[in-house]
Amino acid sequence: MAEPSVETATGSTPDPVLHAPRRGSFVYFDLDEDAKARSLFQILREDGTADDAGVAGFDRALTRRLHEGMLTIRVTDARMMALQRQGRIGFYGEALGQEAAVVGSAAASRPDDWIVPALREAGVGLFRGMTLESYIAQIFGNALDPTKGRQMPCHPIDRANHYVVMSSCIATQIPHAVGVAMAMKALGDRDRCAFGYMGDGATSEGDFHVAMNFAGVFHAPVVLICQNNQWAISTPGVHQTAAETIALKGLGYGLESLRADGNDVLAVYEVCRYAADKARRGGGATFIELLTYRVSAHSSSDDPTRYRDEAVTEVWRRQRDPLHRLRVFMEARGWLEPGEHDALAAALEARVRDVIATVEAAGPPAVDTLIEDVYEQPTWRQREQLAALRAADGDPHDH
Ligand SMILES: Cc1ncc(C[n+]2csc(CCOP(=O)(O)OP(=O)(O)O)c2C)c(N)n1
Ligand SMILES: [Mg+2]
Repeated sequence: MAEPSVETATGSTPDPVLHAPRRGSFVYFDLDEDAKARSLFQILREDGTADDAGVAGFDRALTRRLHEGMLTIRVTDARMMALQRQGRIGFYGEALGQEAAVVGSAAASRPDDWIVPALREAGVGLFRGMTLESYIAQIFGNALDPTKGRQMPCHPIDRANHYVVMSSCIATQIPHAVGVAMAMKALGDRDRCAFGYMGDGATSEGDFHVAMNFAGVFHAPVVLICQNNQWAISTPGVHQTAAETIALKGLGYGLESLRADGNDVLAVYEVCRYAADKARRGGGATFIELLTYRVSAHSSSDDPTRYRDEAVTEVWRRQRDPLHRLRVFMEARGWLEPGEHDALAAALEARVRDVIATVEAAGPPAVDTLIEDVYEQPTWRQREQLAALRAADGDPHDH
């Protein structure tokens, strides 16, 4: 693997399109703490219309970046699910219907922030510069995989873009994110923060409460984002919590807690910019609930028709699709030409197919890599085990 040093900030110049000073002003942010955590901040209505004052801070360049990020996830996820069904990859979990929450928050992060993702934030990594080649190689887990085939699909990492590998244990990501932020503060880092993600299910775990408490007490520069997609595999939101909203939970820990329409990418971007800018100024942690819906199955191993009313899913799919909403808004303003959405989707799909063709052609990771990265030098015991493995009959990985 690459050098084992402590990662330092790279490419820290904020992107002028994504990080221009905010121009819009919203009464939402002036509400009292309780009202912010109970209401739902929205800029783009379900039909793609918006008030001019609400969208004053958005322009063609910014919305096109958001649109491309969302479309990249949509197209990549669809191809990956097809590969899984064809038996070419082992497992996949989509973010279908959650692309606005993923990309709107990613766009609020800066290159030298740290991202600690949960289950459905690969699109954050891609938005920040993780290459499709790396992402897809990590799904195949073959010789091109920077993690040498050691992770399940959907647990990507991207060191260069400060995108931490997802821990599979639900909610562990939250203390990780808060810890990263506390370390930044202890080291005297200025003008950067950590983004920590979780699902609604994670909010029932002990780690959530511990991390929220630390975030509040230590005034950690962290943005804690809960993608409330209303399902934790087969557990619906009503069985997850008796609280009126998930955002309300943050108030008990002394955290400013916001709640936004997670299918409105502009609202997501705005609340995350607010929280990240605040953290960078030394204003401490913010908890954000993004209300969305898991339109797809939990993963390729799940069949939601067994436990939920898919008529409800259809409403979210047809009437609340975050990508369609943004597209309608942009087309009405001339920020996306007629037919451009489809052309972009086709071009992205061609690119994803090209990457798959290249990546799939690679063989499995070399068997020697099994003993790398454990000690600086492999021990005699490891070398002996490797030799025994090589000697084993019919070892398909010995090449
Ligand atoms: C500690 C722990 N318990 C159970 C699981 C099994 N598990 C994997 S994903 C998941 C549901 C997560 O739901 P949520 O946090 O809402 O995220 P979503 O899948 O909806 O994005 C569960 C229970 C796990 N990975 N870790
Ligand atoms: Mg969930």
